[in-house]
Amino acid sequence: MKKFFTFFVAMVAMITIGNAQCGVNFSYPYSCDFSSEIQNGCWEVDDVNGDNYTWQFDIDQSVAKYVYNPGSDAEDDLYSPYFYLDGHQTLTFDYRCGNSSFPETFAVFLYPEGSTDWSRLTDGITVTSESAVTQTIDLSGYVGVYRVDFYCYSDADMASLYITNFNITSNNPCEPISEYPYENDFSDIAQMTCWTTEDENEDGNTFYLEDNALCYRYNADLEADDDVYSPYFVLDGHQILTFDYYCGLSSYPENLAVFLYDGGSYTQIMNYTDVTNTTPITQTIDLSEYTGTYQIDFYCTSETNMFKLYIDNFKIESSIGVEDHSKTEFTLYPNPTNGMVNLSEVAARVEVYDFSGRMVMSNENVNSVNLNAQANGVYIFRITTNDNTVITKKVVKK
Ligand SMILES: [Ca+2]
Ligand SMILES: [Ca+2]
Ligand SMILES: [Ca+2]
Repeated sequence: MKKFFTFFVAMVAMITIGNAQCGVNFSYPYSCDFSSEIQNGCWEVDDVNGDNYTWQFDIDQSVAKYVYNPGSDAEDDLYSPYFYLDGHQTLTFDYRCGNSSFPETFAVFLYPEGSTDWSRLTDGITVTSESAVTQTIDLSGYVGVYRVDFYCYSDADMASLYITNFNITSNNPCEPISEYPYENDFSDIAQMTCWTTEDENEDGNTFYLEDNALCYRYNADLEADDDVYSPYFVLDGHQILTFDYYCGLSSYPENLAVFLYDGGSYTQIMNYTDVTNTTPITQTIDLSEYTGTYQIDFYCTSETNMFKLYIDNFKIESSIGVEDHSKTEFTLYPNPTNGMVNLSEVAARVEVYDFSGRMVMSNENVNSVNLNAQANGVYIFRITTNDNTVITKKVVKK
């Protein structure tokens, strides 16, 4: 049942070839030298003239190649996976022919997703070199989701055309973010600028966007070993991280750890070893003990042949501490408490999180919160005041 369901979803929403999950790539640099089925898995070919001679992937030679038809001209497209281009990308690739006496001909185009409104990236290129020629194409004029098309139109009875070392790099400086709130609800691929993925086990499966969320989809043969990294954030001791997490099927538990990464070392801030909730749980993590520049790293280690792990509604807010609150000082009392906690003024919203970060209560327009039903321990109060300031306070119930 699970496989049928997956297959059905894949047919309508995503392209799934072998184990590879072909979402829109937003992580750079991207490299493909056609040396494995995993690398080739999200490329497509189109035998436009229907002569059964078309582009092939040659893993041994690490190339995509078109080999001549003695009877008719080539008319064949080789399509890359889709990429989100943010105006900072550069494409490079190598081309050569199999025999300089038999020149090949191709041109490179860029196709927007869901449209045939292509752009021409090169004039026709006549290939007479048997050693690799590197071509560089500036893609900075393009913003949106595109794929690259190598269109071969060599004359009949030539030899072979080879393409390899396809790379897309980004020169987006990705300056650390210091303006808050920062929010990403993963509803638009454009929100993924400066987010990166890391497919550590190189199985072609890693985080991509699906169902307006970040998703890791299982590999039937290999466990997950995959990261998605946020942009860098400047943390000044006042930040709060929130995100939602859930899985696709409760009978297939997923594993997720969350780290802060400063470019050199990792600090684990959360770890879930059995995510079985299929409706989102909101996690809030107080980052007030961190100052410096950090990425948030979501690291999935789900076991082989699970289903899907989702992350959504990523937000980093800056809580203005009580000492910075320009108006009346907002206080909670008594603290510690044995149950009732009074607020010094009515708050627009109060969310209470337990020590593991799970929200246990939320109330609107209140001037007190009753913790009687909660266990003794440390709670985080996330208070939105009537002037929309967010304050976090620790409250101890004894
Ligand atoms: Ca053909
Ligand atoms: Ca979303
Ligand atoms: Ca992987």
